[in-house]
Amino acid sequence: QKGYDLWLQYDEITDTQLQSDYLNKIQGIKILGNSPTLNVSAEEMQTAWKSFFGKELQKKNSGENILLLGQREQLPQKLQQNLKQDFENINSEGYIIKEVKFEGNNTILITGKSDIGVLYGSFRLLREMQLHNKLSNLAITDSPKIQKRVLNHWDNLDRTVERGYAGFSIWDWHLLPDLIKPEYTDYARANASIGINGTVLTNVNANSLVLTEEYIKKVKALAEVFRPYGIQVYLTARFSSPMESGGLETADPLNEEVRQWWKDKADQIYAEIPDFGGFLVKANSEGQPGPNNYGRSHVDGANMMAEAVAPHGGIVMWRAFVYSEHDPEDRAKQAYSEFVPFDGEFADNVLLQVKNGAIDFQPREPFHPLFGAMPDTPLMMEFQITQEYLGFATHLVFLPKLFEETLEEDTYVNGEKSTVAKIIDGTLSNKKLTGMAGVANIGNERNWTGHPFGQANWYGFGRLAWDPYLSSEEIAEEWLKMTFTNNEDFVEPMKEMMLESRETVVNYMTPLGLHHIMRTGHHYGPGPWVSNLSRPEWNPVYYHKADSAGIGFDRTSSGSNALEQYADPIAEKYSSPETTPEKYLLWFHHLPWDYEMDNGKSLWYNMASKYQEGVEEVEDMAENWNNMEQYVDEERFEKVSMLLQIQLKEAKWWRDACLLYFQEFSNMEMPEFIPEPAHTLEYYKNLKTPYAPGI
Ligand code: BDP
Repeated sequence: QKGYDLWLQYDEITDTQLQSDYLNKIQGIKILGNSPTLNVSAEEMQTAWKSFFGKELQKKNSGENILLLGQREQLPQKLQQNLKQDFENINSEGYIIKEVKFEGNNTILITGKSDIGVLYGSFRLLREMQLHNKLSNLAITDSPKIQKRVLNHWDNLDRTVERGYAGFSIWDWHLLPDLIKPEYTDYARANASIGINGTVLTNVNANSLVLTEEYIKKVKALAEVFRPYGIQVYLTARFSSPMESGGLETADPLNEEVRQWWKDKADQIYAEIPDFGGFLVKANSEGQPGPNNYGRSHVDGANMMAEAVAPHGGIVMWRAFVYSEHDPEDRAKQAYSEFVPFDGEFADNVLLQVKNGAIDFQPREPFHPLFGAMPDTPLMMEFQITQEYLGFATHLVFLPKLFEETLEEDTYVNGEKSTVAKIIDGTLSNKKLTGMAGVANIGNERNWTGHPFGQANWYGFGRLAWDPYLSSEEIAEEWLKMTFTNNEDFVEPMKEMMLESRETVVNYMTPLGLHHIMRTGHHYGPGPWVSNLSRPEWNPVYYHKADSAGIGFDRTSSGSNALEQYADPIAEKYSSPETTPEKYLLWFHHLPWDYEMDNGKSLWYNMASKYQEGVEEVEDMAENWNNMEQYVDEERFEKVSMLLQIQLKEAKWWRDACLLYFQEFSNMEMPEFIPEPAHTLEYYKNLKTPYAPGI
């Protein structure tokens, strides 16, 4: 089914040459060993074969040109010996795909140090075939560069999904553990195919109910479906659970009874789910309880939970997305101030989970200053796949471009080329524990993600968690071919469209370093005028600081000095607007409306032209898509067409509302290329979106 099958469409191979090449090269399959993971590897081969060629892949015991699946221990000694070098090059989840002699016959071997390696290798071979690559002289070795590659579901037990735009939660909590939906298996397949090896089932704004006996049984049922696919389950742990579900009077992390409660809880979970991954914790943030409630620190809290799961091999992912009393004048500085003093104090099985930027998943943010600032603490990247601030599941935005930009940024903490990617994969300071989390965009919509192109963001997240050095271009190309068609006349223009789509959304929402000017609560649509929220740092006016003198957040030494949280080369370069990259200009500087930019035009003029560019780019996207009708099935074609029209309407809404509002401060004329706005500023201010999802 188109859409539901994601990037695992396995479209029929119609090119007769290619088909006969493949069928000659692989004439049968043999599995060495026996395990649920090997079974699903073999099943996947069959599913693909039926779809590629309309027939089964015969099981064979011996002969020329068979596909051999088995991990190292199952291979004959001699073969193990021959592959010694290859095995040295992979880690425990890596794989080797190679043409070898087996019992004297030419054979394609997929092997690894574990069955999971074999499964990943199987998906890799199938990807090669989906991409129509030749299978000659095969010699591929690959391993994930990051250990914990996890989705974070912000799913509630009542099946609503915080910031979810693709329907309700796929977890049918009230019917678990008795009803096991086929979607659970397909979810696991899709994740395994891109190397995701963990899933946090529940919202960071946590409900302690999930830690009760009844719910642990439900979680266990999911863990059993996922296990053959190498996916561990994790849960969010509400800090006050010992009180809410344990009946204790406190949740103080230094209280002995509380500590014992967590240990007992961990024991209880691991008795049911021996490979349970551990806990994800949001503490002392946005109303969530935490150690600060008891005068204790984040280290006290994290280490208490870490101690409970450590005997079972579990980990704690402790989130750095906190609010603090430090630095009320600049929200961007708070997490750094709160956590840097604790560097080196967290237990070995704690990962500090840090969002890519210091504010909150904006269309563009400079990298979070915590990256590089805590050399003795393993930091885990948190990206948001769901498009909370980027037009929900309505706008086409290819996020790997955003992820790539962050991963490639140079922190300069150990001299040049100290990129964020090297901090995340542990190579910069030799970290043992590494991880990347993505806030899922998955729901119970038939196509999983709402927007058909939203699937590319799930796919791309997985690919980058496996290898943070991959290019977004390569990812886009793979995804397009696997999801739609290999036809170059489709792939090339669509790849270009995807790669530009991120800059487009930045242009029509928050150009030149503007940020957090979305509407209140749901964050859909423009709301730069909002100023009445209870916390000042939730208000757009706090972030753009527009006044008659200019616009932008002064984060240099004359302002909040957030720049001091970055290494010197960055702090120096960004301290002057002339040397600050244009894309971050208003992130770091408050500048006069008539500030002259590189092109000799004023800031106001440039801002207007970015908004206009954004709108025109969406027009182009819609037009390009319209030329693709012949390559795409009707359902997906129509859906994307309609969504692009909404995106166009909303890009105009963004442009008109923001420019009309900012013009009140700039007092400058609207450049001639901006069409007459459809409505007045009052109209935009009064627009209501009462039932936007995911609030
Ligand atoms: C913000 C979301 C909020 C989340 C919070 C978080 O608006 O729904 O709970 O982040 O990450 O982006 O904890």
